[in-house]
Amino acid sequence: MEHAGIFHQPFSADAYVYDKKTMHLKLRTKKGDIQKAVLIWGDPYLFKKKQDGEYHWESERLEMEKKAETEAHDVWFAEVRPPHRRLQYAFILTGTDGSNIFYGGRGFYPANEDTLRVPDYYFKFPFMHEIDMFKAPDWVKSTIWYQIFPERFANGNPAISPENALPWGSKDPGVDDFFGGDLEGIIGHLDYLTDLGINGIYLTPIFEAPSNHKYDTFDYFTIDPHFGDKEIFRKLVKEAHKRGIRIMLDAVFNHIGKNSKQWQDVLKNGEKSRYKDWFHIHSFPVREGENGNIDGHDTLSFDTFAFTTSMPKLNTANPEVQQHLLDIATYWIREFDIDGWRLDVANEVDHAFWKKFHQAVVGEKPDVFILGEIWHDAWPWLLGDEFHSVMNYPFTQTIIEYFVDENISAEKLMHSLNQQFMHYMQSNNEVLFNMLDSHDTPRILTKAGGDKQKVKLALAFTFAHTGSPCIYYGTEVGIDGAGDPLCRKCMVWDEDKQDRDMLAFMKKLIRFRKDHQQTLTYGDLVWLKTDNEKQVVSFLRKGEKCTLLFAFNRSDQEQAIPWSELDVKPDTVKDAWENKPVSSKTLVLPPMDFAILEITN
Ligand code: ARE
Repeated sequence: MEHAGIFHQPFSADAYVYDKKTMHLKLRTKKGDIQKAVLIWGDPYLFKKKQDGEYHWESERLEMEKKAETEAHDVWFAEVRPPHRRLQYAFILTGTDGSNIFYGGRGFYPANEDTLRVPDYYFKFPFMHEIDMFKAPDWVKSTIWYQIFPERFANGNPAISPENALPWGSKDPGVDDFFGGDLEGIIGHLDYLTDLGINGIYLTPIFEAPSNHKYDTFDYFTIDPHFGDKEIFRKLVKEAHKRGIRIMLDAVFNHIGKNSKQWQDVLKNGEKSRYKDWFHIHSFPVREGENGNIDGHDTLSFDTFAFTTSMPKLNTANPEVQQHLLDIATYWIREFDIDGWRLDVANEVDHAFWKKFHQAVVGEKPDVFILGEIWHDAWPWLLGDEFHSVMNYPFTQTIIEYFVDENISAEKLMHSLNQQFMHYMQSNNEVLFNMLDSHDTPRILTKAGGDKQKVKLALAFTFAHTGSPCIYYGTEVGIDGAGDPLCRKCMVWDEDKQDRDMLAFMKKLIRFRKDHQQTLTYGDLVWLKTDNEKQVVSFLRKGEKCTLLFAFNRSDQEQAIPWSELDVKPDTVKDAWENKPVSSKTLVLPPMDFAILEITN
């Protein structure tokens, strides 16, 4: 047995309070090195008198489940419900070589009675406090999001369009183009969205700003006049809520726009500006230059988003700045009843501020949703006192690598997703924001080289997993586009130009997700077959009331998988997607297609 691969970290994604009575415990071991892992656990204060007249610590043993395999590790899992919410625990491991070892808070010891009797050798989870527990709003788990870039969704009121607005969809968008999308355009298409089946809208910024993307905020308390005004926005929220659709806004708190009064005051008054400590300024007078170069130097006299000197970075450690931003965050909740905030460049703002932000917005609306834009491992922000979720770009990238770029194997797909799922708490995974593309990436149809079938496989795979799926506007009608700004084309409303087949597919997929919400949110993920040769991946989602079998064939050949290889009896399955009869011998997967079956328990 190789101790080197064995690792467990209390108070992490390895040991956490899942619900107020339940602890989840995970242990990593070197892949293939351990044949059995037994959890030994109990209340650190519970001792009982035994025949020898001595008081012995009262413990229980539970064989752990091998939950997942990654490239390097096996991950073992157990859940326990300590009656008095106190827990000490350790692991008794049996190697494939037959050896045994005790692994606890002080490391490795012989797995014998002497070791078991030493409380200090154990891991401790002293008390399960509900208030410390990660809690995301329940409604998020049954939300299917739709991301809208307001300037490009629909023009509901040409009278407020920018003077230089171009005819709708008349050209591929340039960095500085305007087409006149606005909030009334969104209101006018809420029935379309209801018919599509989505129940959450994420709006990229809508506050007053000079650009078409509005990430260069001029005033956080004003709706951009080319988008509408506060009464229109109030109506949008109200009409959306009437239809059971939640509204999430985009908070750009890492930086502000250069036209803002605060930054203009710094440019005018320099070191005498009352706002000089609202920013990260290294030298006065602040000087701007192309791409951050100042008079040929490569250093900025002030910090910005990237090297974008039109986006000076806010000093969110400054109490005045904190108060201003918290006032903004709570204002739009209190006055307009929004349901969530998506946090722009969230990973570059300090944790101290996000902790205050969390307290403020949850205090304003207990079931508000906080979504961070973080493109990488976001564990430090997902402990429960900052964000509820993040835009799950690692998930996106893995799915694109397998289904679109086809540059990883079926096994690598499984290992990569297991790595991601095991890295977070199950409570995080259930509310991750799973999208295939966004306003910052090339559109999935373009990534797929126009191959719709690849897009359908990638979408179905996304919807098959835990976490809330998000559709980037227009994906459902076949809009394509390369990277920013080409991924922000005007929405296509002319039905003759829409991909009606894709629209029907998306509606069916959304319906399927809603009809199986419990299983797809909470169901255990059990991988069945990852066949690199056949390019087939299949897995179960085992819910309390229903077990679904998903099988994806990425190859351009029909694949027939014997039921025995899937450990399934043909007379226990029915087609849950096409409602076709099921062959008695094999599961037949057409080329570049997938199957969804329900296993009748
Ligand atoms: C402009 C140009 C872009 C250029 C960008 C570089 O249009 O072609 O790439 O400048 O700075 C907004 C506008 C953009 C505009 C940008 C700057 O929407 O059109 O881009 O302002 O003027 C990283 C950050 C991530 C950030 C992206 C853009 O981590 O937070 O870069 N995304 C948010 C918003 C954007 C917004 C801003 C930030 C600024 O979602 O829409 O841009 O408020 C890898 C890295 C990521 C990196 C990602 C994309 O995956 O891991 O960290 O994201 O690439 O570059």
